Amino acid sequence: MGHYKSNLRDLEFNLFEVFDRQDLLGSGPYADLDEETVRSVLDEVNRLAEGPLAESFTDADRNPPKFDPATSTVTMPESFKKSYKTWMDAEWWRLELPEALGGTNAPRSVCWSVAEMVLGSNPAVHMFGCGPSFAKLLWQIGTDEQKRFAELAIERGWGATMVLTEPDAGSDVGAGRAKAIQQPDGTWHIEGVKRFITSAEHDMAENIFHLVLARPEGAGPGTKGLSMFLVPKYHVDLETGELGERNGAYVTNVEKKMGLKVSTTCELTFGEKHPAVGTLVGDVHEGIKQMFLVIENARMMVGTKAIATLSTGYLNALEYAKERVQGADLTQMTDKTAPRVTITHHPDVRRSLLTQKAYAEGMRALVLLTATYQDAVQVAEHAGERNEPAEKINDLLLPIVKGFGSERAYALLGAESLQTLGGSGFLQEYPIEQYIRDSKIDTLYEGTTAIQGQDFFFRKILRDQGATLKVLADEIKAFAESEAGNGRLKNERAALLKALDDLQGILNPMIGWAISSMENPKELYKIGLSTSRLLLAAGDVVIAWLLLRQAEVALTKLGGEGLSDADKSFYTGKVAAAQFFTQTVLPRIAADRATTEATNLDIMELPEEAF
Ligand code: ST9
Ligand code: FAD
Repeated sequence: MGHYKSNLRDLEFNLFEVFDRQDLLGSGPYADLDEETVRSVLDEVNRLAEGPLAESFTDADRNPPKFDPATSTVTMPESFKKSYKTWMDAEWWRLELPEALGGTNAPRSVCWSVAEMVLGSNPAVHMFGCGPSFAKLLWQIGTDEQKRFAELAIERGWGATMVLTEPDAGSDVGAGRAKAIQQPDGTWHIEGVKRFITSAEHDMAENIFHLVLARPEGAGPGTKGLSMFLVPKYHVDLETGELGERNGAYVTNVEKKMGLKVSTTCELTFGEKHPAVGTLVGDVHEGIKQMFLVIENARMMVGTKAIATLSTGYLNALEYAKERVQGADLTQMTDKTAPRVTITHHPDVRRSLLTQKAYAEGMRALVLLTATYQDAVQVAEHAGERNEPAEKINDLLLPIVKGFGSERAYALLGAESLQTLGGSGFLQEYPIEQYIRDSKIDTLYEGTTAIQGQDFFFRKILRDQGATLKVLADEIKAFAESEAGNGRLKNERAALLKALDDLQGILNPMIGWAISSMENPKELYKIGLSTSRLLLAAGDVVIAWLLLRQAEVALTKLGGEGLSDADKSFYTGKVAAAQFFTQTVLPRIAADRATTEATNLDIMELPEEAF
């Protein structure tokens, strides 16, 4: 058995018992899919994820890719190449693609369920394997030639990258200095150095195409002055698909990192040896808007990766805890001859395990809830319409999936999953130390948590005048005030209602400061001191609601007939996790509210020397 422990039962529970995805199948964009087919796809991906994909996870960490500066090439570890090839050959990545590109066009909720298993098993396999998704985007927004390029990219398995970051332009993408100089033939020469570019070099595909943000000569400052260019590693004959000459974008360094070592993180230098020729994507100067189409997916991917890692971390911890015998039952602590018990008997271990379970399963539900809005967007698009409310809720939830998901997952992997194994958790014999190293990046890339918190408040709430948040909050309130679960969830629904009120209590002063900042700009500092707290509190409230929705379904099932023992345990665990979460996590939001209400500017007035 490999390191990866999936939770297929919980994925299917979300898809078919909580979010009723079967109702969408068989019609509209999903006319060719039914529940049985989806279950068999998930089953097969699960088999791959627990087996051949997971197989290289450890080896590729201990024997990371080798960079040769003389040739600007990277040699990937053989074990990883094998896992990658297995994934690409299986072609499940076609689920995401439209039929016109040889895809299945499956619901996003199904795609993200598949992605969870790959990301939990071997995240870099999924990341290196994103070429077809990038090609789909290029096909959607590109010129006719770029559409043809995209088709070839899928056919021939090319890799892809998103290229924003520079040494002086990380969170502040608009500070980017890479230049684009238009040529008489309409192409562009890109010049400059980008850093930290994921998958920019490897030896697993014949070509790699870069979607690059650069500033055309004479364009304005900031993100709005950036345009997006398609810059392939090798030029391509669009008629035959044959590769032409090497283009002038070369990897000039590969970083040595704390974790996720097999994912190459590259310095990419344009136009130093010879011109790096690119074409303007879609022939329009809308670089940042176009790049956000990629970023939105990538943020969802990062949140899903973090949550998938917490889930396997928890299940590894659980397995260990069931076997590890240590100490006597607490009620017999004074009896030195009392029998020793497995650590699952100790209250503190139970607290830890249920905390991990509630977060892992609550955040999985958060990912899939978000995906259901993406399904709704897709269904509307298929009917030639737009579902703007669903687009907006998806936008609102994305910083929670990414920012909250990655923060909570990383914190819990260290504080709870590894801790459950005691000293053994610190050893490389178990996967959790690698999970922690590999998942730290999730709070950093695709916009740090600070950036997610600001995005959540300024863009997704304030700019929207709270309208979309209100839709979500009303839904949570209606559930809390309903008879869901009858008496069995009464106290929990009351706790949810109180937490929702406390969340509003965090938000209200922030809105007040936003208004008063028009007179006194320093009030904005108070918002900046509160955005991460708001994001995390919102995440806790949303997953409490989702856990209670799950508990409601579970209670109904438990009241029915003919459940297997496994199902009984599963549903009992659902109810317990929801009750535990509302009892132990939600009360903390009242403290967050008090902290927010008491925000002052002392910290901003503190001289730097005093830090
Ligand atoms: C990175 C990659 O870190 C790491 C992993 C790579 C893995 C490989 C591949 C995985 C891909 C997986 C999926 C593939 C799918 C492909 C596609 C399939 C279909 N939402 O607020 P303003 C836009 S990469 C939407 O003034 P500033 C919007 O156009 C590096 N759009 O910002 C807006 O204009 P308007 C990641 C948004 O002050 C314009 O930006 N780096 C959003 O100029 C300007 O907005 C980062 O993520 C949004 N939420 O710039 C950078 N926000 O307002 C983090 C902005 O008119 N930094 N726009 O609509 C930030 O996000 C900054 O806040 C900033 C600030 C750069 C936006
Ligand atoms: P900085 O922006 O310098 O931030 C430093 C600290 O300051 C952070 O804590 C941050 O939250 C805080 N901070 C910065 N600005 C603000 C602000 N305005 N308000 C509050 N706090 C702020 N980029 C790509 O383009 N493509 C990739 O494929 C890619 N892959 C990556 C892979 C790895 C392994 C890594 C490490 C990075 C990758 N990146 C990639 C870059 C990544 O997106 C950036 O590292 C990230 O956006 C943060 O930028 P930075 O590292 O420059 O940190």
